[in-house]
Order: sequence, then C-alpha cells, then structure tokens
Amino acid sequence: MSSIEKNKADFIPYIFEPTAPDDSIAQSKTFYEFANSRRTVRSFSERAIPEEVLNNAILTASTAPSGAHKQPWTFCVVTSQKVKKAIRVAAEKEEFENYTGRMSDEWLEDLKKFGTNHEKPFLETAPALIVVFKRIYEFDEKGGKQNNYYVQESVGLATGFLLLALHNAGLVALTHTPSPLNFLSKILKRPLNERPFLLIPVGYPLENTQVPNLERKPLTDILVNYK
Ligand code: IYR
Repeated sequence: MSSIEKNKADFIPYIFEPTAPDDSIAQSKTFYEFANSRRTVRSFSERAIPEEVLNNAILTASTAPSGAHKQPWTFCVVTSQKVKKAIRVAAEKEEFENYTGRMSDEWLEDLKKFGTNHEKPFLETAPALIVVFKRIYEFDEKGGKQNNYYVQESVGLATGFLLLALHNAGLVALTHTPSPLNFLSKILKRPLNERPFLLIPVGYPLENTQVPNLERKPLTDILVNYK
C-alpha cells in the first residue's frame, strides 16, 4: 500500500454548512466589530474567574492549526497568590534592567503612550496568569526527542485564538512580554522541551479602567489586492 492510500484511510467527511453571501457579510462584520472591541487592559479587579471559563478558552486556543498537528503548546494557569508573587518579583527584576538600560531610547519613546514602567502589579492582582509555553520537541518513551514543526507560528496562532476566546467570555487580558522569560520555566518547574512564549494576566477590569487612546490601521494601510 502506498503512503498516500494509507493517509486516505484516516480521512473523515468534513461537515460543511453553507452560508449565504448576505449572511456571510453580516457575520463577518459582526465578528470584526466584536474583535475590534477587544483592548489590552493593564489594571485588574480581584474578582475570580470560573475555572471552566479558562478551561474552555484554552480548549479554543488548542483548536488552532499547528505544524503536523503537533499542538506544540502548554498553557499553565496560575491562580496561586504565592506563585503569582514569585512571578511578579522575577519579572520586575528583568523589567527594571530593561527600562534602565537594555531598551533603546527609540523603544522607550515608542512605549510612552502606554504609560508602562518596570512595575507590574497586575501580576499579583489579576486573578489568573496564563503562561503559554511552546514545546520545542517531544520526549518519546525512550527519552529520545521527536520534532515539532513551525512551533513559533503554531503557538502564535493558538495565543491569538486564546485572546479572542477570553474576550468572548467577557474577560480582559494583557499580552505581557517580560524579557528574558526564562524565569518562568524555573518558577513553574517546566520540563526542558518547553520554553516560555507569553505571559497573559487575565481577569476583569478595575472599575473605570482607562486604555490608551489608540487607533487601528484602516484597511487601505493593511490590504493589498491583486485582482
Ligand atoms: N516588556 C516590557 C516593555 C514593553 C514592550 C512592548 I514591544 C510593549 O508593547 C509593551 C511593553 C513591559 O511589559 O513593560
């Protein structure tokens, strides 16, 4: 049997529900408006998140396409106050170095409109921190390594799905990138095949929270048609 025939044997019918063009237009607009209402939020109330909501959002993230369907991601959900504190202390240490030397003047200038600095209280106040790890490879039963593919792309896609799923569940989030991120592997005792990718505080906004007055690029700046 050729390998092509062997693959075919594992195929199942795809259930396709056709959408009329008018419905398609309406749905695409509604979904865009929903996505466009998402904002990154940096101040969280202490209100707890139902565990099932986070679990469903993570299941949604894990529906993202991935290289060879390896799903090369692990999502760590930290709600322990003690662990959140340890993460804050380590992140602020790195961020202090970033803001006082490692970041260029141009970078610091670009960040002015966000009002950020090395202090990261949200790492303790947000009810949950989702730490996204990329799985560079897998261990097989004999302790050998099995490859994953397009790991960066796959985990980026999954994280995008996650952010929209959290938004859809009425939560707010912050895509936080303390750098370098390796302290997260240590604190969370992750295995060697996993590397930290992003740290996402999640929760509900503090009352009267404000966000930077930003605009998104218009379609004419982001789309090039070849008709
Ligand atoms: N990691 C730092 C700096 C920072 C960098 C970028 I690019 C941002 O969009 C926002 C912040 C911090 O989290 O403060």
